Amino acid sequence: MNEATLTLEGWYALHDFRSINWAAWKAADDEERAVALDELNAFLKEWSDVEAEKQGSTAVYSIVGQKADFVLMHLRETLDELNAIENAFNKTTFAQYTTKAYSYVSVVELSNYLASSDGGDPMQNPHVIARLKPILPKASYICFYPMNKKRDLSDNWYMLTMDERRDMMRSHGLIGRNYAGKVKQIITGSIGFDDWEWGVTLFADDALQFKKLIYEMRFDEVSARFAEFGSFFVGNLLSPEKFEEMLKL
Ligand code: 76R
Repeated sequence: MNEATLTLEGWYALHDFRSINWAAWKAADDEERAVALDELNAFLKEWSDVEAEKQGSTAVYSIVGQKADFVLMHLRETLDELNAIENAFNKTTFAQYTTKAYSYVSVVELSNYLASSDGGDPMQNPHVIARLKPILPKASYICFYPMNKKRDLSDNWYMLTMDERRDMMRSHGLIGRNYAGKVKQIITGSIGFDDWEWGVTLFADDALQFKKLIYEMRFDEVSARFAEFGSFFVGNLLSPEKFEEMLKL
């Protein structure tokens, strides 16, 4: 029996992880570096203007560890816009000094496990719209990872009834709610778009809260039995000034 959960989708998401080719950056002359920085700043400005007009949102973070040096997380109305941003960025002088580390394509998703159906069209509800088309918080830290729900013989999420899944999601939501005000989560669905089923993007002003929240969830049935995780990326907010400082030799 098909008991697929109804989902609502909002803005499309591109997490674009890059590394900096420091050898090439150091070998460039001052003029070339200045051009690269100007172009980078022009893009950062353009993306913040798009955000001010509520046509999308962009978050820029440096990444700690060797998986990448920074991430550009873009939310836009269409996949076409994400593609255009990616291509425009790739054409910049600055992008020539970066290499592609990882990327993730998904769409902001809300599922109806816990939705109170008041009969109204959720797409007319401003609270729902604000969650589907969120302005990304400028929190001090970001944490991103992709994940699946298991399809093993004994632990197959997709063979459970809606009621069984709803009970588990209720418990999941209750744990999450304890972190209200400390961690902001954006769940993006990626079935059909990328290699995992969801992207989880968390924002916090205290990075330790990522560990505490994810650890607590591991003991909860839905994560303990069904969750499989990809690589974790964690990083620090990059204002345009900090970005420039990071690139200073
Ligand atoms: O949308 C809602 O807030 C309602 C409750 C809720 C749903 C439906 C919710 C709450 N989540 C939902 C769906 Mn979640 N979430 C994760 C992870 O690390 C892990 O073990 C799992 C990664 C975290 C850290 C997290 C945090 N959530 C989902 C789904 C889709 C499931 C599906 O459709 O089958 C995934 C993959 C997922 C994973 N979740 C919350 C949080 C937090 C902090 C909350 C509370 C939000 C709040 O009440 O403000």
